[in-house]
Amino acid sequence: MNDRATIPTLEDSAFFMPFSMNRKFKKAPRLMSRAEGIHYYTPEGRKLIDGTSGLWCVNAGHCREKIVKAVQKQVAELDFAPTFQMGHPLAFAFADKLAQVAPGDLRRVFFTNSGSESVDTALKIALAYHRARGEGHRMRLIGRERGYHGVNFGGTAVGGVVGNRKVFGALVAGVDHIRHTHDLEKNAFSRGQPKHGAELADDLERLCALHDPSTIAAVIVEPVACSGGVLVPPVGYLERLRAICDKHGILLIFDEVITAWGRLGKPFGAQHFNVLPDLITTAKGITNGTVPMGAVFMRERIYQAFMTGPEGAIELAHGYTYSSHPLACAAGLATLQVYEEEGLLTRAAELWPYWEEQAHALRGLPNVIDIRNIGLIAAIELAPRAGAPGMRGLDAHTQAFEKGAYIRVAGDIVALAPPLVIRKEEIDRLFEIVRGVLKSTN
Ligand code: PXG
Repeated sequence: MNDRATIPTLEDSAFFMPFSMNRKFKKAPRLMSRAEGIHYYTPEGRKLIDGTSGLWCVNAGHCREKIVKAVQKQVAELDFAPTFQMGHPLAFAFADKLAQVAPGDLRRVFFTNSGSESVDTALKIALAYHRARGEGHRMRLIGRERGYHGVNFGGTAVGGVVGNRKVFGALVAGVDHIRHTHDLEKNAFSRGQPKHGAELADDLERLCALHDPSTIAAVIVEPVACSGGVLVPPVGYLERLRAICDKHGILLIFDEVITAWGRLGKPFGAQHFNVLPDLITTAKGITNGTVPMGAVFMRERIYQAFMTGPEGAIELAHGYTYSSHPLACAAGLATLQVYEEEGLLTRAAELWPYWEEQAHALRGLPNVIDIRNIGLIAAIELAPRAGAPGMRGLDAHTQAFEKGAYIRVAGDIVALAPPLVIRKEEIDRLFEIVRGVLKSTN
């Protein structure tokens, strides 16, 4: 005990909140203390519709009995087991189950604990893969403007959200970025993939010409850039990116931390777009957000490139204490079962037309300069207030909380992505609240 042993008020709390306005929040906190299905409840018992699946992760809805029970059982049976030169059966069982859902031959799985760790793991695997094949000169990593790849050093470096990068120094050497695909002049109010902009993928050719393609190891993009404001790829764009990577021997990494696990109406975004990357990063919905976990999927030839040295050698000097944590594996196995039993990995495709209609019905409300949608994701872009970008979005966020919905905003862009179990009348309710919020956000 020390002289700080009494619990301070929330305003003076020791908790340094991530990605938050700590001082503003602690003065006027927005707390949730319970969740069930598609709803959160405040400590006072007020019900909030969860408009963004927690942080885009609770795809099957909150506190699902099957997942809760699986975790409870597991924690009493095997709380922790190392997987460095040891193993526990669930890790193998879960990886093999995941491999059955993965696209193409991306059937080898490396476990992490978050999206950020998945990204840095995938970047390291890309570099080590080229080196294992005698192309160690491929050291450059290419990201995209407005991309979000988590907060570790590699992911911050390849990320393209300026506010997340600028105070962290020079980051990782040898990183460059292609242009983002957002073009409101040509594509405002697109439904699904916008028509214009496939040629923006050619920006990768510009970087190949600048750096020489033989120095580039990998390109990483989110199939749909979610945190950066829900930027849906133009028709033909991802195909073109794939073709350019193939032409130059560059690995293509899809960061599917959000787009995997049914968000676009297929298990993975790669399957929806019918473009096969070389590596896929996932997290979040892999355990329905219950226990932290991430996974990197890789194509067979990448895995095999590591399996060539003497059998007594460690093939990849990388891993985390909690890679394939027993609780996460138990949660993941139960999550996959719920997804399968309830058809959740394809449910977004069924809801898509209804969702799209309701989203675009907000057109014409004050300050709305764009509405875009894909799968069970929608974004409403608001005109920024003069001299105060992001403030209108922040107001919308706090007003939604007052009016009964939890929603995420990226600057002045409202992002909606509810749990995939949402019913049509609940979609109506969510948009009714958002409509009220937009009407009263000046
Ligand atoms: N890649 C992508 C594409 C992500 O969306 C990460 C990596 C990092 O994952 P972890 O588990 O390390 O946070 C993410 C995370 C938001 C929001 O509201 C999005 C994320 C996280 C928090 C908030 O847009 N995405």
